[in-house]
Amino acid sequence: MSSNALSSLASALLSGSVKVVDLTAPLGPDTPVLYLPPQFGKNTPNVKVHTISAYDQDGPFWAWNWLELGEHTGTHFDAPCHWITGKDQSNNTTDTIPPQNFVAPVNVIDRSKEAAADPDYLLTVESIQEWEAQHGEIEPGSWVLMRSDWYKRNGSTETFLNADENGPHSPGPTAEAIQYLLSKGIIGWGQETIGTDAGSAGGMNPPFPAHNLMHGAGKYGLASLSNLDQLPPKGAVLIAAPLKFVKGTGSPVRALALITG
Ligand code: 23J
Ligand code: MN
Repeated sequence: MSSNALSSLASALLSGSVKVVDLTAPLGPDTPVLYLPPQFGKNTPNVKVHTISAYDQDGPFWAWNWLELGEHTGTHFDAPCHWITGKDQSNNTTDTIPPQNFVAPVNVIDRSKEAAADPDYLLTVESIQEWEAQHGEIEPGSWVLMRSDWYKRNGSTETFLNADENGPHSPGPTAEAIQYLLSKGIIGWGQETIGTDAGSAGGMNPPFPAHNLMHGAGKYGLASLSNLDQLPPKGAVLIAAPLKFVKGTGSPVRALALITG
């Protein structure tokens, strides 16, 4: 049975009836990084690429670089140990999470119209239940991602963070929405903005509820996702594996989805 499923998948990949969608933003010195105001603490520096050699006297036949790179930079995975609420969870670091958790079904809630009309848009429990009535229940062990088309802004830090004197304005979930998704047994929550929380999340109760509640429950996050407009509401398979950083709190990922063409 299972060998049958895999051989079907293998032929579907070769014939193109199953396609691979890249959910990843370009990663480099221009990648937007989160800015938290000083009262919250320190920030991640921009990505830096240091040349070791470029077919020159430092390595005549080869080119290679070393990277200065934050764990939470670009399209990335949040491990439970990232938040204080998840610090005592088992297998809560990038090197100890069971690999089975890196491949899972995915639900995509399209709130791109709402986010275009209101950059502070918050996904509510009622809105998720409406989506479920339309597309089917959110199943245990699946990912839930919110499509906002916010990824179209990630070419510039200014448009991506979208901050003014009152702070950043970007969409995200309410604390109650995250609690509801946890009650459904999801494996993780992700979105297209710089982090898994809304721009206004520092003032919520609890602050940064997607981080606080998801990681407190031993679950995962995905941030700065791209191309969610290419995914169906249900039926795709998400592949997102962090680097096996020892005691890592998160990691850039190459996030991929399998869809049927
Ligand atoms: C630390 C504090 C607040 C936030 C974040 C990190 C992230 O978004 C992140 O990348 O985990 S909102
Ligand atoms: Mn993060």
